[in-house]
Amino acid sequence: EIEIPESHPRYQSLLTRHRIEAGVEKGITSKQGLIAQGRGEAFDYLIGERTTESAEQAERVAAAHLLLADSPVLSVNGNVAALVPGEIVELAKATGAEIEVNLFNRTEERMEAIAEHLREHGAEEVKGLTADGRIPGLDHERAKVDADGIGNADVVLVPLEDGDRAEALGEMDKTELVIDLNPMSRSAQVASVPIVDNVIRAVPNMTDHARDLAAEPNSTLEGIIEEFDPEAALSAAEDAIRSGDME
Ligand code: PTJ
Repeated sequence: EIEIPESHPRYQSLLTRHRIEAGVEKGITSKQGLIAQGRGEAFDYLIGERTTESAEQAERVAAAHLLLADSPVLSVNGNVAALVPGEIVELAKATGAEIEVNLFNRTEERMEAIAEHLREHGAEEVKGLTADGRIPGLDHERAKVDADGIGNADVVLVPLEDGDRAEALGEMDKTELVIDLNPMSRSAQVASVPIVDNVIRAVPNMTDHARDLAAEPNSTLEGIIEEFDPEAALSAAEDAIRSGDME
C-alpha cells in the first residue's frame, strides 16, 4: 500500500491509478486497462476532474431508467471492478439491477477473479459465467453474455465499453447507459444516455439519484427520461472540454 496525503492536489487521480495498478496485480484488470485509464485521465483533466451539471443530469436520467426497467443489468469489466466494486454493488441494491461480468478481453481466470472480488464487496449474485447467450454481430469471445442477464435485459449500464460492443448492444434494442469520459467515443455516441464523467464519481452519484427517486411514481421517472436529450449532453461535454474552464 502506498500512502498518498489527502492534501495532494492530485489525490483522487493518484488513488485511482493505484487502484488500477492493484487491479492488474490481482488479475482483475487487463494490461490494456492501464492504457484505457490513461486515456480516461486525459479527458478527465480537460473536463476539470469534476462532475459537470450536464453529467449530473445524465446520472439522474440513468437512475430513472434503471428504476423503471423490468430487467436492468450493470455490466462490469476489469477497470470498473478495480475502481468501484463496492459502489457497483450499492447501485445494484438501490435499483434492483443484476450485476454481470462482461469482458472485452475475456479469460475464465479474470471472469472468476472479478466475480470473487465483487462478492467480497457484498454482491450476492454475479452473472456472466454461464455465457449461454450471444450479442449478435460480434465474434465468438466478445459476444458472450448470460441469456438471463444482459441477453434478456431491457436496460444495461455499460461503463467504459468498447465501441463495437456498445453499437451491437444498441442494435439489440436495449436502452444503453454508457459512462465514458470521451464524449467523441463511439460508445458515448450510440448511448441512449451518455454519461461523460469518471466512473469513480458517476456510479455513486447514480446511487444517490436512485435513492432520491425511488419513491417517485413511474410518471415522474418517465418525465425525467423524456426531457433528456443525448445530443445536448454530448455537446455540453465537448463545450466543457473546449472552454478549458477547469475550476
Ligand atoms: O476488462 P476488459 O477486458 O473488459 O477491458 C476493459 C477496457 C476498458 C480495457 C476495454 O473495454 C477497452 O480497451 O476500452 P477502450 O476502447 O480503451 O475504451 C475505454 C474508454 O473509457 C475510453 O474512451 C476512455 O476515455 C474511457 N475511460 C477510461 N477510464 C475511465 C473512462 N471513462 C470513465 N471513467 C474512467 N475512469
